[in-house]
Amino acid sequence: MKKSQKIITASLLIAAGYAGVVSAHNQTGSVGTAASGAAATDVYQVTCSNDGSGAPAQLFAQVADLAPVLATLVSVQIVHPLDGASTVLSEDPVDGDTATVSTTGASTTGWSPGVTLKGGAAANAQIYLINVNKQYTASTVAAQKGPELYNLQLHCQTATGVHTGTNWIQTQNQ
Ligand SMILES: [Ca+2]
Repeated sequence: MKKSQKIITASLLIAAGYAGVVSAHNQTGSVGTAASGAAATDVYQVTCSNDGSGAPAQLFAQVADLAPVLATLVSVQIVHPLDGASTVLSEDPVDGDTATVSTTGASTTGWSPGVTLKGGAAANAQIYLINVNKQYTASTVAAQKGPELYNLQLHCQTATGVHTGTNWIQTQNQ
């Protein structure tokens, strides 16, 4: 009896998470394949704009490594092509745990640490690249095979951290 209650609770949490996904600018995807033991990278090109909330000045991102649980982990990094600046590689240390979505800022449970890159307010500075990486681990190549599912959260923000216009396309799918 206790076990079935836990399952119901988990289902409700997942449903709540997906409800938040729509409003919070999330992109789900898969990086790596059944045959790829080597590291793989998905790339998204993000364009920030003023949607009425304010002029964009920076991009925030974090990633959750979703089930199935593999030996590999997933990380995210923001790059600003105009000046070559980039954030640290932010890795989700736990594969497959529940990733709770926050609608007010950085999510903490189940996600990699949030990273923010300031591209500035210039009109030509509003394009960023986000790399989502399937990370090498110390385990065997055989154990590293398989697609890693992930949830990428991204927000263009004003200089004071207010969410503003955020559009993105995938430019590399590995
Ligand atoms: Ca996680």
